[in-house]
Amino acid sequence: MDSRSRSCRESRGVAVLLAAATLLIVAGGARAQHRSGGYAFRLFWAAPEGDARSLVRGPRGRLWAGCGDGTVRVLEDRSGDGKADYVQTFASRVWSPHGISFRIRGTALDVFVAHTTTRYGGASRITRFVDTDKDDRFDEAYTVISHMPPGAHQTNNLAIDPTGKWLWFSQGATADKSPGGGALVGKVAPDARDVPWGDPRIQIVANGLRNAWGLAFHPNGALFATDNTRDDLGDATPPDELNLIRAGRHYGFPDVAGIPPKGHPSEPPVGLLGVHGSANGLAFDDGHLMSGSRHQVFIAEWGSWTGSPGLTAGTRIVRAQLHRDARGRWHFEAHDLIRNCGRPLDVAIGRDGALYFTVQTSAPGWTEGVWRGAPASGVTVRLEGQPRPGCKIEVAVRAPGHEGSRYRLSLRDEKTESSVRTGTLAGALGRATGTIQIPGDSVGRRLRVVCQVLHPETGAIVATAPELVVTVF
Ligand SMILES: [Ca+2]
Ligand SMILES: [Ca+2]
Ligand SMILES: [Ca+2]
Repeated sequence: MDSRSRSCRESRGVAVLLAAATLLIVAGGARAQHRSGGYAFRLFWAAPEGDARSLVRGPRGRLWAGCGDGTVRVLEDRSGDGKADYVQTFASRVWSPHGISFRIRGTALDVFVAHTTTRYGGASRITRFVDTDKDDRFDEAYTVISHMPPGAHQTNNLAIDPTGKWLWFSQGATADKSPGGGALVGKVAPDARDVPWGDPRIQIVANGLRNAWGLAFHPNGALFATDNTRDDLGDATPPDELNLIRAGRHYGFPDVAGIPPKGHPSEPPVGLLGVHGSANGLAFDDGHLMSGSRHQVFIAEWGSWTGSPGLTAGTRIVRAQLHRDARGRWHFEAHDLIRNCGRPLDVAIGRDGALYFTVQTSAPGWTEGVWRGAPASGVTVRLEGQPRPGCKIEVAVRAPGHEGSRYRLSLRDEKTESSVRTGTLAGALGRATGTIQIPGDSVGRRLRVVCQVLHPETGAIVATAPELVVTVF
């Protein structure tokens, strides 16, 4: 997202696989609920003053939100009703907190925050806040990097790497059409203090990223970043990007966005997103999500800011497959999980297995704050393993409240249904494990994993899990 706000339009590079018709239900005239893709979305926490921006699952599985009123807050649902009832302000006067990352250090918790130094912008800074007494309020604060370049974009997401040795950050371009002093991904030692911008203790890892707002480690240790690409090239181009960050590479900005022309030395993206969609926060399914697979990534598209009537993409949460094939190449295929959901900026997967996202700017039925999405029927499927042609994949089914009922599992494409399996849901949570067979001729085909719960006597379908779309590579 640009500091000013931003824009987008429909992507030709994004395959819309699910008809994500969104249904707005107003229950009792009060609590808005939206349904899309087999999910029900409800407000988890309404940001009381201003918007909600960054969102991340922290230690002990709780959600941390960086908000437009300059606060970093801890959000928790202790009663289990899907709404936050514990809200603690961890730090305030932390303007535009677009990046939050954590390190547990003995009994202390380090919370790294990337933020601007004034309410209305200015230079960015990375601060390490320390909570020494576990009361969710910081007790000490140390500047890690100061005087990060101000301009069209700011310092964005932060990520501590799996080794804990480096704190990675993304710094947006300081000018809209040229890097200025930014457009990069860098790293610094987490214990560094008062490092001024330009100091050799800051290592610049990759360049040519206009505004890599989302930055996150894949569960396999690889670092990925979204990039929201150039404006003012018309409504049809360029697409936004998901990039695998590799040391020493240049990712194209300002000369190239999307797939580089043949022979161009810049690094191509692993995935294309909505044209002017403002691809921002991302979250990998690391196994915590209730229904899904470890080969999924969720991305928030904030949408276009220019107001051009030709720009209609974005303002959606994208659910994408991200697979690495046997030759080490990454494949990416995206579809809408939900559209027209205000201005979503960041996504996170909660410890309860629900998908959470921030809405920075409201829209009809969408309050600014944090929203929670969970399978509408309560029935879930999780794929274990990567779908490859000819292989068998284990599917874990959970159908609380349907114990003793039958389930029916199958693979479908537009015309055919295969690998039909049935069984009985056992135990208090209605658990079962089924196996589906991926057809040998399925490379490039989009398949849907469909799981239905059947009435024990009539055989009628009484509940359906969110469909899982897989494309076999
Ligand atoms: Ca609650
Ligand atoms: Ca404290
Ligand atoms: Ca690029």
